[in-house]
Amino acid sequence: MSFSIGIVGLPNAGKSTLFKALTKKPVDIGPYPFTTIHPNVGIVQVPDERLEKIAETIKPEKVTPTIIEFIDIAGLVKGSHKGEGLGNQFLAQIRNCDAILEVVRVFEDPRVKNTTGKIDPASDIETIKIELELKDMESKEKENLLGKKPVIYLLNINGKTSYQAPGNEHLAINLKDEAEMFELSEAEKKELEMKSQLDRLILSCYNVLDLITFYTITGGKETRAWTMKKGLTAPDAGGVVHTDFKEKFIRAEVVNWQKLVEAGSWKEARERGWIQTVGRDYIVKDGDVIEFKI
Ligand SMILES: Nc1nc2c(ncn2[C@@H]2O[C@H](COP(=O)(O)OP(=O)(O)O)[C@@H](O)[C@H]2O)c(=O)[nH]1
Ligand SMILES: [Mg+2]
Repeated sequence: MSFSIGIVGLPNAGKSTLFKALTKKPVDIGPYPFTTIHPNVGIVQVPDERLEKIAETIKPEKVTPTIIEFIDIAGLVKGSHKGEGLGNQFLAQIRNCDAILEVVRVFEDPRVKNTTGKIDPASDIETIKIELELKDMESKEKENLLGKKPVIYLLNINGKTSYQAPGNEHLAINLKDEAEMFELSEAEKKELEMKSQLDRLILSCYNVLDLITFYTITGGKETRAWTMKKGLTAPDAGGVVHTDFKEKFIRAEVVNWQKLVEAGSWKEARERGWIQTVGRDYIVKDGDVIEFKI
């Protein structure tokens, strides 16, 4: 199971450029041999320093990060809620996403057509907001409303901007640079003083979903990060790892990741009394390292 982010925005805002840049990042994750699972659905690994530290301690054969899915949702324009363009179909795709990443055009470039006639981020944001709200008004189900989904604003800039996007989560990134950085070596990027912002963006998306990360080490074989919603129990976490584990859960052993790193090994953590045995009602905390007993 993974969480998904729908990339929306007006035409020529830079959505597909972003999608391509994100999915060019290499992934090497067992169950996901390809970054692009459909032409417009891609998988990205979540950067995680804690996972790296745990892996340095445990020295497993394999390290597996957790992932997040991005969907390049094309075709949102004024009137989409009425089915204008391909909009209606795409609004249905947004409904299945856990959060919305809205790309807003701030960059000026006479070669790239601007369908609204002028660069006006505030007005573009309003247009998308209205489309989502109008679509919600038609909807009979009042859960899963589009307008209630968390939104991250990505201002696609090619210079500085004084524009402040609404909400808490917003970033200003030059997507053209991001796309070009993949062609450059580390040395060239350093020389040009270019640094990718994509990791920051992925983390913002992850944070806005109100998730926690827990870890498994499977006796030293594979150190792996997993994702679930905050406030769930140890058997729920078991279910994330393996469908069977939820039913068959008996108990689990848990230690905070930092304690494990400090102890230097699972055995030493146990000797220091830092490993806790928990039952079915234990609420999993962000950063827990868990060994399931089934
Ligand atoms: N100058 C400039 N062009 C960009 C930037 N981002 C995207 N583009 C160009 O704008 C055009 C439309 O981008 P695209 O990602 O396909 O937009 P979409 O319609 O939102 O998917 C392409 O030709 C991109 O190369 C940017 O930051 N600066
Ligand atoms: Mg596109």
